[in-house]
Amino acid sequence: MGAMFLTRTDRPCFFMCLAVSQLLFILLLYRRGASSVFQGIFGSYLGWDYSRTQDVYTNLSLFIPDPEAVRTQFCPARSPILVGPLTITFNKPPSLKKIQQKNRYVTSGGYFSPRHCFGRYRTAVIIPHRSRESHLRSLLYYLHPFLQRQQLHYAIFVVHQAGNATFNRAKLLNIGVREALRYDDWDCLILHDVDLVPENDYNLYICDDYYPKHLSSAMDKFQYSLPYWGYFGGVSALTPDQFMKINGFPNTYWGWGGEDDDIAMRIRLSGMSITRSPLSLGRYKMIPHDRDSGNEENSHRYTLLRNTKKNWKDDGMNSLDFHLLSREKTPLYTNLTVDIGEAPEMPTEASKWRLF
Ligand code: BGN
Repeated sequence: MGAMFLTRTDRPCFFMCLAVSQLLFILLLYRRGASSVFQGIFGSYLGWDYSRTQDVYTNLSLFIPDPEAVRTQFCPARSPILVGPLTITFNKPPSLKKIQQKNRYVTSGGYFSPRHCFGRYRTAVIIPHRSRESHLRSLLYYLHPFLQRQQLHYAIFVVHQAGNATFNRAKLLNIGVREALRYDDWDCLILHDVDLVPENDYNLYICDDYYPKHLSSAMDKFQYSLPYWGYFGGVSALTPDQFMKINGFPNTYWGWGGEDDDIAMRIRLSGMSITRSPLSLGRYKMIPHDRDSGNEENSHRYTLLRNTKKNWKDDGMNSLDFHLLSREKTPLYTNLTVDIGEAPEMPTEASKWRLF
């Protein structure tokens, strides 16, 4: 063995070839970004071809055969009616009426349970929202059939921030979780941005037993790769236990940015890791839009993030306060309208320096 090895490595050509191939690989990583290279290798290995997509409604009604059928069994662990890559377009947002017509078995409040078998998983989808009605319609149009194909027992909750105060995504998600848990004993909480639509129905909306899961690992706006290691924005899945273990999300991030990094840090601080959908599966299309007014960049996010380690046990589900203005079951979702107050006055970075 040793002799064979010696004779092989003795040849200068062996080292030359090794060096050249390593150099080529490094060049490839450098030019295309590490994640897209791995996606290239493993994505094709998994065989997803995103140039050949299917309508998310294809034959859906065939799989919900008899509304009167008596259920006797659990649905199979792996749904037999998944299709893979989906056709997603955002030309004209469909009307609520049209979405209702296409989703006849969704019941009041945006609930669904498979007709011919007991859904194995109970999933609550929670969507923070303000003034994005057309995005919400596009998302609902794709999300309802997507979840039905996965044969989940599910409901959709939209948490609507009333008033004109700065938007607070993480606090709205905390409220959504608290309220959703009043309705059912959910196995999994999906925290979902309103402008992200999943592109592959094999990206299951169920939780990992051990760790919080990042589902939107490959968004089109980031060229279908992670913008940075540790990114936790967009769409995530936590069991109620995992959510409570990190004391929920922070209530103190008003405006755009940083709250998802805070959540990622909470996960680590509480002794867990992040799991992710592989890049070939965790693909999402973002509905194109301009930055909202009322959701300006949060200039305090750097200071807040520096203090996460100190504050996370006191800022979250155990300090959540809000006024629920209405709780309404609409045909396609449960709408929770909330008054969450407004951002407290905080010294700006510049004025803090003036203090000293
Ligand atoms: C990051 C933001 C995230 C956002 C991603 C993707 C911050 C904190 C800086 C220390 N984080 O830069 O909140 O989801 O970009 O847009 O701004």
